[in-house]
Amino acid sequence: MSKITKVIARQVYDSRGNPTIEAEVYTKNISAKAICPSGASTGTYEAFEKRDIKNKKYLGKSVLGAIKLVKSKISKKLIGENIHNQERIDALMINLDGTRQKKKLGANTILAVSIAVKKLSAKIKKKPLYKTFLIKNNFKLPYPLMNIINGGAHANNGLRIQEFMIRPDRAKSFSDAMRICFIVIKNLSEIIKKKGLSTSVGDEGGFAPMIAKNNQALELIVSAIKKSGFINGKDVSICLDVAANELYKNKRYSIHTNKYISANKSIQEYKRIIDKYKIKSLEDPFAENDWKSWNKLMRSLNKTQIVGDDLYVTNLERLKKGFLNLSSNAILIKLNQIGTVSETLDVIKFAQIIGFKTIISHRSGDSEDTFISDLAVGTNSSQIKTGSLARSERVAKYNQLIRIEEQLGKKARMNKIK
Ligand code: 2PG
Ligand code: MG
Repeated sequence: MSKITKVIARQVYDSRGNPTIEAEVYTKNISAKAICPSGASTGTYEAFEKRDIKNKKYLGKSVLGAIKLVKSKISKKLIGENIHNQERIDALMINLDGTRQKKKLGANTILAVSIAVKKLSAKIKKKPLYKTFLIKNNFKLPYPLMNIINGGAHANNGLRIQEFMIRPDRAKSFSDAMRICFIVIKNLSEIIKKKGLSTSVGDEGGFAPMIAKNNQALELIVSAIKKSGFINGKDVSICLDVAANELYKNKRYSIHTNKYISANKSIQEYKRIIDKYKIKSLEDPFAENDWKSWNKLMRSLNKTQIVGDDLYVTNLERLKKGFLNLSSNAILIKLNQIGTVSETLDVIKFAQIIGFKTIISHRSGDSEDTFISDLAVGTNSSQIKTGSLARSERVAKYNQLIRIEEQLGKKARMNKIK
């Protein structure tokens, strides 16, 4: 048995330049560390992110209080615990906090420690991290959902929809998937340049040209797919994250322009763009409490992947509710929405039992930590969403998947998206 001997934390910075927490867990002579990411378009039901809101020196964004808690209460609780007993360690931290949304210690505080524990356990067992989750053999690589045009809360271009993504549906391997996305992105860059627009990128590495209409963004992507020699909807599919929480007021949505329209009209608009642009996946089309509209949309489509992100916030109770309500057929998984590795795995397990696709996701404020790449393979998740081929915090996760594919060698297979 390897016992935890020390738990510390430090304040580092995320990809948006905001302070965040890095935890480091030790057994006798070995340690592992993990950095917690942070979202911009967050759901109300997400677990709590602890920041020093009164500390003006860091504009209220520092995490020094969280770090103090790791060094005092959390380390006191965990020292002497068996590093391989993830569930017990997570339960100890959940109980130490004692609130539903981890308001006392903060989900960011707990998660950084939880991930560091998981990494250290794998390191001690001398096992690749991806082999220590739910899947024991027949590992499959996820399809990347690459966010190539950024809008919404991730850019300041006025685009209503937050993420315009591509998925290389016919890729035979992960490296092939990367090559296909690479080509489309390079062609998209050329097309944007030729139009005299900027090729600077948003928070998740996708281009953020000054265009305000969804259709314009969709047309740009369709042209890039075509110019690359691929067929839209077959070789490469367009996938969207509307992040509709951000576009909701008085039961109405501003998904198209800044004019608010009814949920029914929004459904019509979704159906129109799904048909016209052969969109295969739609995330957060409605707000987190608008269960009725989610259900209506699900009943009116049959082939589209409908993904709940802010709707479920990686929370088992909300996922169960969504399942009974027939709200979606896929779930986005973000560790920091719930706050521990164990709870995240419980949600993934349940989602897969009820036939939902699981999509492992980064946050818009992320870091060089590549834990989610291993998590995607180790849980047989069909897709991973981790930005574009720009900004090292995004690319690092894709590069880790390339390494995993190489390690698996001939045994490596792509997951299923249908
Ligand atoms: C989302 C995420 C990640 P954020 O809405 O799916 O792309 O964004 O981290 O800002 O919530
Ligand atoms: Mg989302």
